[in-house]
Amino acid sequence: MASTRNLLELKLPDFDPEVDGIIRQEMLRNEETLNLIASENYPPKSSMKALSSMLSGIYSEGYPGERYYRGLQHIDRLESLALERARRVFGAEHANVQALSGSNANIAAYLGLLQLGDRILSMEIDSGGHLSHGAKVNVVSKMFEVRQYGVDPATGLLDYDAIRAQALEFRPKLIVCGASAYPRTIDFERFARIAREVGALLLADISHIAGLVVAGLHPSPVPHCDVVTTTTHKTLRMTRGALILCRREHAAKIDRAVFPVLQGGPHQSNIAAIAVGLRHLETPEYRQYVRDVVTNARRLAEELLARGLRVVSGGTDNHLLLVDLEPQGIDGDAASIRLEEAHIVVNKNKVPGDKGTAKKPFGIRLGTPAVTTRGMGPAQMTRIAGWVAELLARPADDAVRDRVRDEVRALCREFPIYRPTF
Ligand code: DSN
Repeated sequence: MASTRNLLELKLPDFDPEVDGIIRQEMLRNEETLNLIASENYPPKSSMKALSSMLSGIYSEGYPGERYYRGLQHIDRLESLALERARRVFGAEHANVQALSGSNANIAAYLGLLQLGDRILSMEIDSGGHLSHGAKVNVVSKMFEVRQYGVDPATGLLDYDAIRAQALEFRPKLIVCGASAYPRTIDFERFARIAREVGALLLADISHIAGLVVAGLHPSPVPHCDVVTTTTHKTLRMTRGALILCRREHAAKIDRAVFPVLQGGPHQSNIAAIAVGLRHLETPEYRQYVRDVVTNARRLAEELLARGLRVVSGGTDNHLLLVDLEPQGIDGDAASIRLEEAHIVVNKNKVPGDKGTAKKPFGIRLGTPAVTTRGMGPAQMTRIAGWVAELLARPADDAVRDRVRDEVRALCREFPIYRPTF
């Protein structure tokens, strides 16, 4: 048995082959799978290196220059660098990089801007909103009085006049815009006008579209909103974490809400990885990547439509699309299981007007961030659409499933995620 000192030095495969083996299997699964989960991506090795550094063991309650523990001069430089990059990339007056996830970021923002019991108007989860926007099952709905808006079931689009009418009637203190499953451009400027009219604050959660905002492919909410939150690992293609951006006037309240109100010590290894990820966002290669994500999503939507599938709102402006499977007579749960058998991974999702349940909805959500990271382009999107349409048209045909699975695996081998030295 190794001495206590030597335990520190052992590499993962030597010390814990079980966990190491699971990680390797998961990497292999990804290499052999078309990942169309709209919220997932493959982070750069440089970010992952920072994430796995010894910073994982550091405590740093507080903010740069005002910590509760000593020995944090380098950590202060690191967090300041991340903050400076976040402000620059998004053109924001203030940033906070300590929230551990998108949900924490949203809850911290609510706690910073509101009193418990205040009114929030936000998008319902069935129309594409997020749990932390105040879904019934989420703690936010217990902390605040939440009313929700949806999309027009006929068009799948946000109806700004209807939202305005709801806001005038409900008089919320905060309006939340932004979504987890909305394929079209969000008019943040219009939301800001509604918020101004009813005297509400405005928060945009851009977790899904943040990469498009950075690349100038979606209008930025930053000039229009009091607070903007985002996760870092979706179209931003960083490791997991979150950013809160806000106007200077809200800075002190937001920072205090993150620490000490909601969280204790931040995860400085995450912050290091976020700093590295933010540097990626400023490269021309990343901007080109986001353009490719959008081009791919459009091609995927067009090709699915051409094969007779019902794509919600008739297409997409961003990185994701929703398919309503009601005409196929197959629910999203069964569809996602069948697709996975052929190594195509999607998530089941409610679609506008869906008569199903969260566990058995009638839609699926597809996104292109991960396959685009592999280097796939429009020609591959056409092939993927063909496979998806074929599997959904003949869900009981095992021969189709087996052939598609072999073709998918062959395509994946042509587009490896990471070079094998990893
Ligand atoms: N789970 C994320 C998504 O898939 O959009 C949101 O938290």
